[in-house]
Parts: sequence; C-alpha cells; structure tokens
Amino acid sequence: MRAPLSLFALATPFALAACGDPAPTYIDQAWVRLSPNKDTPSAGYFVAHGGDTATQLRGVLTDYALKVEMHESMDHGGTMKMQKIDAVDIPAKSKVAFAPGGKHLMIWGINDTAVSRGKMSFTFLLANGDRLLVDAVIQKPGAPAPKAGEPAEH
Ligand SMILES: [Cu+2]
Repeated sequence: MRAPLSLFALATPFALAACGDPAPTYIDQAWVRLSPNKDTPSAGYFVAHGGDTATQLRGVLTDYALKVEMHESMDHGGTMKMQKIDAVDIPAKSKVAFAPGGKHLMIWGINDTAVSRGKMSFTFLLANGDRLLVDAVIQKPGAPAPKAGEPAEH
C-alpha cells in the first residue's frame, strides 16, 4: 500500500499541500516580562497550539540571554513555589498556555541590545524534531501582557 501512495505524493506536491498536509504545531503570543532587577531572572510567556499530531516541548533556546529554563508555579499549601520542568505535552489540536501564575520561561541575563530593541527571538524544540523560531515582545517591568491577536508594540 505504501509505495503507490508515495509515488502519488511525489507527483502532486501542490495538491497535497493544499488539502492534505497535517497541521503543524506552532507557537504565538510570545512575550517577556523584564525583571526590574538585572540580577533576577525575567519571565517569558507564550501559547503553544497543537497540530494534528501530539508532541512535546522539550526545551527553549535563545541567543539573546545567558540561560532559559521552563518552570511551573505550583501552590504548596498556600505558598507558591516553582520548579523546573523538562518537557511539556502538547496534545493534538490543543492549546497549552505559558502564562503568569502557571508555566513560564525563566530567562537569565537578557542582553541589552534585545532590551533596547524591545524584542528577542526564541527557538522552541519539539519532540518531533521541529524547531520553531518565534519572536517575543519584551515588556518593561510592570507593563501588562500584550493583547492576544494584536501586533507587537514597539
Ligand atoms: Cu520560574
């Protein structure tokens, strides 16, 4: 069964792209809340949108900071604590939000050039091998989250 299907796929790439490609996982609404103190880490947030196939977020890289970790805030008997997480499931056709009070990126040592430009890019590593390059708006300390669906302000 597989061989004839593959030949068909090679012969009609445009038709397949138009109607048959599985929807990929993607990430948007990325933003960073800059720490008011250079010695403490900043926090990053975003929304992951699951494609047709479940995958996992396995890590986040950036050239614009010293270190990035994925964290999760949890309530331990009234005290909020956070811990590092190594992987986050992104189920098919789902939305997974990293948002204030929950999962977040912890970002150490954001470089001054990125801060003055007001944005930085991250590479999100997925378990399926995809690497997603996503721009994040850098919000000054105390600034609200950018509104979803609106273009980034500079
Ligand atoms: Cu944290």
